[in-house]
Amino acid sequence: MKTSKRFHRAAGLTFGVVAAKFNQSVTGKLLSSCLDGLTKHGVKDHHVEVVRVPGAFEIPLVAKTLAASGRFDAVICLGAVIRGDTPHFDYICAEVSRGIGQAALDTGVPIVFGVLTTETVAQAVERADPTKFNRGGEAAKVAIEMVTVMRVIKADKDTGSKLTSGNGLARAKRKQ
Ligand code: INI
Repeated sequence: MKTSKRFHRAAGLTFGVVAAKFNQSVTGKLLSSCLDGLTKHGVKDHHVEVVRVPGAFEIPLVAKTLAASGRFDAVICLGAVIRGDTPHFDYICAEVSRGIGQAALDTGVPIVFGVLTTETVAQAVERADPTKFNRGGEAAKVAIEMVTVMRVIKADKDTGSKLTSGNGLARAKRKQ
């Protein structure tokens, strides 16, 4: 499998973005940095569809529906779950992570987990800040990279021949 370093060229790719409204001061920043990241890498406005959902718990169903529609090369999920005084946090985190992972496996479409799970509001704000952790921008980059990875694997599979020119043990070991 030869992977191209030019995965940043995303012109022509289509993306669904599912963003929770809960903790809007954080998720709004995640969303704007994600959209900026897509634009920066050449994605056209009309190739992106954003769907807002009430909270992180609602993300998996919408992500799976978008992925299964066949209209998107990848789906990006954005949300912020912040620990409170009850076990609610644990239930939501477990469901949203399991649901997003399952949706990707069920549909074969890359679905990015851009959901913050933090102990405090300050941690979430820092992670959403485009000048700090910039998790929204990072989610955009991961989505673009995953589309390329899946395309390369599928192209190799479509050629139908046995592996004759892999990237080799020596190169793989050097990258470790
Ligand atoms: N949803 C979030 O996205 N983040 C949270 O921190 C959160 N907390 O803490 O309650 C949250 N709750 C709402 C939940 O995602 C659902 O929208 C709700 O339970 C209705 O299904």
